Amino acid sequence: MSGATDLRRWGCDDHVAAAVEPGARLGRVVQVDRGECDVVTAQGMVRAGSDSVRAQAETAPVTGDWVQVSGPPSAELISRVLPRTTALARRDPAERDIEQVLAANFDIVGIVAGLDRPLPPGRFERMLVMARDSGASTVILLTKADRAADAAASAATVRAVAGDVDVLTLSARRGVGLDDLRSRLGSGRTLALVGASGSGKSTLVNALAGAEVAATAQVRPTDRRGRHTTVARRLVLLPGDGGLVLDTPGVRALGLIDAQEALTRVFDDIEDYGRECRFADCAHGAEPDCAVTAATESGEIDPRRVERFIALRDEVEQQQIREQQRARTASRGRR
Ligand SMILES: Nc1nc2c(ncn2[C@@H]2O[C@H](COP(=O)(O)OP(=O)(O)OP(=O)(O)O)[C@@H](O)[C@H]2O)c(=O)[nH]1
Ligand SMILES: [Mg+2]
Ligand SMILES: [Zn+2]
Repeated sequence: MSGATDLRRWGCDDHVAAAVEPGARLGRVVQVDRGECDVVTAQGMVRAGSDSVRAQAETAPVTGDWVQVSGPPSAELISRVLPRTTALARRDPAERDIEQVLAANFDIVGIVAGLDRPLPPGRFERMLVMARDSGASTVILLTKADRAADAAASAATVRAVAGDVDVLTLSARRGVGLDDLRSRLGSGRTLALVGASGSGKSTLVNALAGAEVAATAQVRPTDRRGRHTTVARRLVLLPGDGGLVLDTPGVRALGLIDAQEALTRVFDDIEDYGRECRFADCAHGAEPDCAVTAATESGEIDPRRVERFIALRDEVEQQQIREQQRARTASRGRR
């Protein structure tokens, strides 16, 4: 345990302060492992268990959550998770159609990809939908610029699918682009990093922190894939009151869940054409007078982008149909 901590540096603002019950002790979850959490409080870092009664009634705390802790020193329990302002959620890879929240209460999502590997646009589109759905603002961070054959050309291909999201190229190794990223942070602001294993998330955390606070490991020389070095989601306070970074393990699967609206926002170029289709519910397949098909034929939109959009849209729709079916089955069971 350490001395007094200024929770404003950890992102506490009036909004958070107003949500705390009178007399309760406030903290922010820094890391979760096996039901126990490292929680930073005004009295320093504590190790808090989950209140089993609360845990059965509500959602489990995740890194970034604001929580109330109760109980005597060194036997603290998390008694309440405060409402989240933003959350990154994916479909639970183990259990289909269950939402898994990866992180909470960040201001910016940084989608990280290394310029040492191919940059398939579909992967960005999927992450852009997830980031947009989180409620935070988004930035794409192309790392390892020092390893890129042509960083500007790669950035241009990513910008083509990024819409209004900024694309930064940086090199943690050479310290390039870090100031631009720092200028988006600042006191109490949290940047959550997501991206494939080996893309350089933890290296970026270390560069921002100016110290080796996170473990990193070399990618496989054959295909430059990562080795899943980071195993827990961890919130790191940057020096000089420079805000916070939330490091996450590289994700293999990123299934979308309840992301309909975010999907239409990320693909608003296609949606714009779609308003001109003859049928209001046009699926942009074989329907007559489809403005999207017409736009791909005239070369105004990339047909592969339309294919990727339709695949994501179908994924989201299928999940919604299954959810409705489950709800119907459950209500029949009750009757
Ligand atoms: N040349 C170069 N290498 C980098 C840069 N950033 C990261 N790397 C290297 O890329 C490898 C993987 O970096 P990590 O930071 O461990 O990747 P990660 O995204 O945290 O990976 P996981 O924790 O497995 O998800 C390491 O060998 C880093 O040294 C960079 O800017 N330039
Ligand atoms: Mg890592
Ligand atoms: Zn259409």
